[in-house]
Amino acid sequence: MPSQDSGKAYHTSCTGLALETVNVHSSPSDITFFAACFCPFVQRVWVALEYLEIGYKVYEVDPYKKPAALLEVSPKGLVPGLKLESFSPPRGLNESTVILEYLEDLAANATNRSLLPPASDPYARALTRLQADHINRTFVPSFYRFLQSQDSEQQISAGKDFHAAIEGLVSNFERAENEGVHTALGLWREGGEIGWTDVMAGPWLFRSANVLKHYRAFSLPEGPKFQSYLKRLFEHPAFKATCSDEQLYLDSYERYAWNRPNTSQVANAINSGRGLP
Ligand SMILES: N[C@@H](CCC(=O)N[C@@H](CS)C(=O)NCC(=O)O)C(=O)O
Repeated sequence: MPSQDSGKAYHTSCTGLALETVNVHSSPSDITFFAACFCPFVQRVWVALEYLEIGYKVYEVDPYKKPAALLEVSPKGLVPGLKLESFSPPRGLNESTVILEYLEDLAANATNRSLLPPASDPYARALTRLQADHINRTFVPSFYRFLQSQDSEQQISAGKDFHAAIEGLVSNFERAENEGVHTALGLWREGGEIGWTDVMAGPWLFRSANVLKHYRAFSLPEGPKFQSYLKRLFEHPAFKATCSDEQLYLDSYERYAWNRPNTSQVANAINSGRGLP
């Protein structure tokens, strides 16, 4: 674990496979996707765009500089945002989970692909939404609390909470498994396809495997079932296509790991005990 803050700045453009994907999606499209390379909320939307095969153009912005074009589509100046160019004048959408629902509805009408269980199975969809609720209210905030915790006592306690949040994710999958609701299992099931829960949690699982490992000596559960799940997730073409090289994440999250003042709206919310923006 590094012993001091080396003062690295966050990156402002993708690297690796994510950069290749940016280059493929650089021509005008009905959807302009406001993105930042390090952002896990952005990655959710990005994986969905890729998997659902919806056309889009990537527009990389620095959300901390809050350019006017971003504020037009996302009032708090947070990424991700979408500019819907098919409306005249164009309209905006923000909030990763709202955008995911929007893309899911678009795909239902256009590409026939879906991340959710079929509408004909309301119980399976409800299980999926329970998983998403756990991810948003417990798993994601506990990731930041762990990464931002500074003294060793705090780190031990926040690390335990984060571990418990991962166990919560696993128990949600196990419940669907025990009840035989296979469509709510996504990649947790061997031979399964990527699903809503994988997209909601994947970006933070990925950052646990690199950022938390590096800054908090954290290891994800070692059990073979969990490890195969991670492998299927990280190797999934739609997920992989949105990942930059590891160094980008390590550099971009150093400010969180040292809890530098005013790192971001998310970091400030964690420090003041408020809900995430
Ligand atoms: N609730 C939002 C959160 C998005 C968010 O926090 N994005 C960060 C980047 S990871 C951001 O734009 N931060 C800019 C800031 O803190 O001012 C969502 O789900 O889309």
